[in-house]
Order: sequence, then C-alpha cells, then structure tokens
Amino acid sequence: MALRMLLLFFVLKPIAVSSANILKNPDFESPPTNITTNTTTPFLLLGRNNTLPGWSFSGTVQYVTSGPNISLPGNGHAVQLGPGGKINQTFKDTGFYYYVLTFILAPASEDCYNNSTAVNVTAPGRSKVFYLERRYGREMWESHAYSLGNFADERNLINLEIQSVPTNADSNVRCWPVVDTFLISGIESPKFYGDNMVANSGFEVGPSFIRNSPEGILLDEEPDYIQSVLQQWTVLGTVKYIDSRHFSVPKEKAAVELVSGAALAPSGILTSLTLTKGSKYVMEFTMGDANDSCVGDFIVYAQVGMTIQNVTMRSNGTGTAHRHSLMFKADSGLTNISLASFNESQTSEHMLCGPVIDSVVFHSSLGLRPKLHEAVLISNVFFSLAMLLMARLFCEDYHFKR
Ligand SMILES: *[C@@H]1O[C@H](CO)[C@@H](O)[C@H](O)[C@H]1NC(C)=O
Ligand SMILES: *[C@@H]1O[C@H](CO)[C@@H](O)[C@H](O)[C@H]1NC(C)=O
Ligand SMILES: *[C@@H]1O[C@H](CO)[C@@H](O)[C@H](O)[C@H]1NC(C)=O
Ligand SMILES: *[C@@H]1O[C@H](CO)[C@@H](O)[C@H](O)[C@H]1NC(C)=O
Ligand SMILES: *[C@@H]1O[C@H](CO)[C@@H](O)[C@H](O)[C@H]1NC(C)=O
Ligand SMILES: *[C@@H]1O[C@H](CO)[C@@H](O)[C@H](O)[C@H]1NC(C)=O
Ligand SMILES: *[C@@H]1O[C@H](CO)[C@@H](O)[C@H](O)[C@H]1NC(C)=O
Ligand SMILES: *[C@@H]1O[C@H](CO)[C@@H](O)[C@H](O)[C@H]1NC(C)=O
Ligand SMILES: *[C@@H]1O[C@H](CO)[C@@H](O)[C@H](O)[C@H]1NC(C)=O
Ligand SMILES: *[C@@H]1O[C@H](CO)[C@@H](O)[C@H](O)[C@H]1NC(C)=O
Ligand SMILES: *[C@@H]1O[C@H](CO)[C@@H](O)[C@H](O)[C@H]1NC(C)=O
Ligand SMILES: *[C@@H]1O[C@H](CO)[C@@H](O)[C@H](O)[C@H]1NC(C)=O
Ligand SMILES: [Ca+2]
Repeated sequence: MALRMLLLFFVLKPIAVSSANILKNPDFESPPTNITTNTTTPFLLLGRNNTLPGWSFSGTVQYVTSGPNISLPGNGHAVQLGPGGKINQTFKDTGFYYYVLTFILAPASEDCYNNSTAVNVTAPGRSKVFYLERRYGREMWESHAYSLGNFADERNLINLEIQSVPTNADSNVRCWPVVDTFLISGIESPKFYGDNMVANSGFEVGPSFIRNSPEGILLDEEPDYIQSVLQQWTVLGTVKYIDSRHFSVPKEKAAVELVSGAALAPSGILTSLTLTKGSKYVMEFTMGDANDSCVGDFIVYAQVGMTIQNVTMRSNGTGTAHRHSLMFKADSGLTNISLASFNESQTSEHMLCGPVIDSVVFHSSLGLRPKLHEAVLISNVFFSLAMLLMARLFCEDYHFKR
C-alpha cells in the first residue's frame, strides 16, 4: 500500500509553477506619507512632500479611496494616473524563466467606456497599451495581464513602469486611468507530462488571479507565444482566463473561456507542435461552460494544420463539461493546433462569454510519442518504469512469503 502511494506520488508529480508576490505595496494599501488631509477623501493629489511606499511617481498622480463614485475590489485604495502621470517600481530578478504581471484597470466614472481609459505598461525593452473594454464583465474595473519577458541576460533589477495614455475623453478628468493590484509571478520553464505533446495543457501556468476578483483576467491577442502570458499558447482575439474560485473550471485551478466579440472574429488559443507528416494523432480536450449564465449553442473549431473539425454543445450556463476526442492526420511537420470559437454568446447580464476549454491532450494515435521534448520526460518515463518494476518485484516477493 505504502509503495503504491509512493508510486502515485512519483507518477503524478505536482505542476511546477512558482509564484510569489514580488512587488512592495502592490495594492496601494500602505497610504502615502505626509498626507495632511483625511485619507477618506476619494482623490488625493500627491506632491513633492509625499512618498508612496514601494513606488516612485511623477506627473499628476492621485491616491484613490473607493467609495460611492469608484468601485474597486479589495480594501479599495488605488492610484489614478492623470496628465503625464507615471508610477514605477523596480524588483529583483530572482532567476525565473520569465515574469508575468496581472493588474486592475478602472475608470473613475461610469461614463468612461471603450477606449477612453488606457495605460501604457513598460518592462525593459517592451511596452503595451491596455484599454478598458467593459464588454466582458459586470464590474467597472477589469483585470489584465502582461508578460514582462525573459531576463536571461542577467539584468539584476527590472523596472516596471505604468503611465497614463491620453485619449479622446481627456476632457473628463474621471476617465484618466485608475490602476490597482500589481501581482507579478515568476514562471518556470515549460514542463511535459506523460505522452502528452502539449505543455501547459491544462492552462495552469499563467498570470496570477486576483483573489477577490470575480471577473477572471482578460488576455488580449498575442501572436507570439514567447510573449504570451499563457505558457506555450498564443491568444487569438480575446480570451478570458478563469479561476476555479469564481467559475466552473473542468480541471484544477484554471481554464480559458473563449469570449468572441465581433462576428467571424475568433477567440481562441493556438500552439505549435512538431508532428510526423502523414501520421495520425489524437487530440482530446474538455469543453464546457463557466457557470456564468452563458446560454447558447457553442461551436468550437479544432484545427490541426489545414484540417478543421468542430465540436458543439448546448449550454444552459450552469457549469457542465464534456470530454472530446478527435483524430487528425498531420499534413506537415511543424504544425499549428488551435481551438477557437467564432460565435457571439452573452451572459444574462449581456456580457460576452463562450465555451470553456481545458485539459488539451495531443498524442500519436499509436500511443507513442514520436519525439521526446525534454530530458525530464525521459527520466520521468524511465523512473516510472523502474518504480513499476520494483513494485512488481516487491509484490512477487511478498506473495512468496505468504
Ligand atoms: C477624517 O474623517 C473622519 C470621518 O470621515 C472624521 O471622523 C475625522 O475627524 C476626520 N479627520 C480629520 C483630520 O479631518
Ligand atoms: C514630509 O514633508 C516634509 C516637508 O513638509 C519633508 O521635509 C519630509 O521629507 C517629508 N517626509 C516624507 C517621509 O516624505
Ligand atoms: C511641502 O511642505 C512645505 C513645508 O511644509 C510647504 O511649504 C510646501 O508648500 C509643501 N509643498 C507641497 C507641494 O505641498
Ligand atoms: C460623485 O459623482 C457625482 C456625479 O458624477 C459628483 O457630482 C460627485 O461630486 C462625486 N463625488 C465625489 C466624492 O467625487
Ligand atoms: C524607478 O523607481 C525606483 C525606485 O522605486 C528608482 O530608484 C528608479 O530610478 C526608477 N527608475 C526609472 C527608470 O525611473
Ligand atoms: C464598446 O464597443 C463595442 C464595439 O466595439 C460595443 O459593442 C459596446 O457596446 C461598447 N461598450 C460600451 C460600454 O460602450
Ligand atoms: C480601441 O482602440 C484600439 C486601438 O486604437 C482599436 O483597435 C479598437 O478598435 C478601439 N475600440 C473601440 C471600441 O473603439
Ligand atoms: C509607452 O511607454 C514607452 C516607454 O516610456 C514608450 O517608449 C512608448 O512609446 C509608449 N507607448 C505609447 C503608445 O504611448
Ligand atoms: C502558426 O501560428 C503562428 C501564430 O502563432 C503564425 O505566425 C504562423 O504563420 C502559423 N503557421 C502556419 C503554418 O500556419
Ligand atoms: C461541423 O462539422 C460537420 C462535419 O463533421 C459539418 O457537417 C458541419 O457543417 C460543421 N458545422 C459547422 C457549424 O461548421
Ligand atoms: C442545465 O443542464 C444540466 C445538465 O445538463 C441539468 O442538470 C440542468 O437541469 C439544466 N438546467 C436548466 C435550467 O435547464
Ligand atoms: C454554479 O454556481 C452556483 C452558484 O452561483 C453553484 O451553486 C453551483 O454549484 C455551481 N455549479 C457548478 C457546476 O460549478
Ligand atoms: Ca485547468
């Protein structure tokens, strides 16, 4: 029995994602120093005499306390970046493969909709502008994610900078961006398990979820898997990264919800694999709904190279899921495999939603992997075989003695 437990322990190794909250005062709950007015004032302009613990700032930056006019998750302190407003913090590279950021973007008024609230997030060597979209959740604020990249070139300190982006709604002071809860997680290199050719097959390796945010994280289009926040997967259109704390997730803690918007614009995920042209492969995945009242007929298109197959499901929005298995013949060596939705579905509150995908398994139909991706796998297989052999010997031995 003990040996069997031991065997299980080694075969089902835990998923190796390490995360740590790397920034100081990530949620601005430590108030600025030297404030003379009451901290219950909803907007407090920070000046030369103030310091914001953990952060440096310049331009128009206000310390925000949530109240009737501005809603934020958690205890409700944040900063608003006004004209020229900028905050920055440096953190130490502790040797992870790369770092991924999650943060909250909000307007300070109900009247600030599409594209009138935006921030520019900069990490060494790259930057990206995030817009408030307000089409994917009930709350006024949204969670976004950004890959800060790989710092293999031994930069010791990484500077994260967030600045306001002027928009055409400049006249409304309340539309300047409010930002909160900057979570950074360190991510390890991709791991492969069993005979599954897909790494991060259950989407467990991605940006950190904000504990008290019921809205998931919006992942924007990202054609480069090196820069994607979802390890090994690129993003088509917009997808929502959902957590099991607030949604129905088929397996473990995370999954992706394909939230298509405009007609014929895809929402999906894609990865590239090296296949043997002409060989047959099996793709398995779980498709369901997030238990977010997303009612409708879902169609997910599974594409391997040039071949497309579809899987349908009628969702009543109450969190059901089914496993599917499709057979494909590889038409090339390096092959893109993707799962995408093109239909628009809405929740009972008119927010965009769609099918949930989890646990994507891809393997040769013979059950053998044509190419081993990592030495880790070889050692895993070897180790498991050795353990199986030992278990057998042990059992036989045990049998004999009786
Ligand atoms: C701050 O506000 C609270 C309640 O709003 C009030 O009781 C307190 O006297 C105020 N303090 C100052 C210094 O204004
Ligand atoms: C507080 O403000 C005074 C000037 O009024 C300044 O000399 C001091 O450095 C400030 N302290 C902090 C912690 O910012
Ligand atoms: C900073 O503090 C000094 C001394 O208390 C004061 O004279 C000055 O007006 C303050 N500056 C700002 C921007 O509040
Ligand atoms: C809240 O918003 C209303 C209308 O937008 C405005 O009149 C009021 O001054 C705001 N209150 C605060 C405390 O900012
Ligand atoms: C960012 O902030 C740190 C302190 O938090 C400061 O020392 C550094 O100079 C700033 N970096 C840039 C590029 O502004
Ligand atoms: C945002 O823009 C989209 C079109 O891209 C539109 O369908 C939607 O109604 C807009 N939402 C708001 C809140 O303005
Ligand atoms: C928001 O701005 C982006 C970039 O400028 C643009 O691609 C997008 O269509 C805009 N969306 C709306 C609803 O205006
Ligand atoms: C974002 O910030 C970076 C660094 O300051 C800058 O190089 C880039 O041009 C900015 N992008 C936009 C769209 O403002
Ligand atoms: C595979 O997908 C990538 C985007 O992730 C794209 O750039 C590339 O052209 C695609 N390759 C093929 C063969 O379709
Ligand atoms: C789904 O695939 C079947 C064939 O497998 C095809 O007949 C059907 O038209 C497809 N449906 C859609 C919506 O593409
Ligand atoms: C939704 O589907 C589930 C599973 O198919 C079923 O148990 C449940 O009764 C359905 N609910 C409604 C309201 O149709
Ligand atoms: C769906 O959510 C409701 C509450 O909103 C919960 O009672 C139910 O157990 C959830 N169902 C699933 C399958 O997660
Ligand atoms: Ca999962």
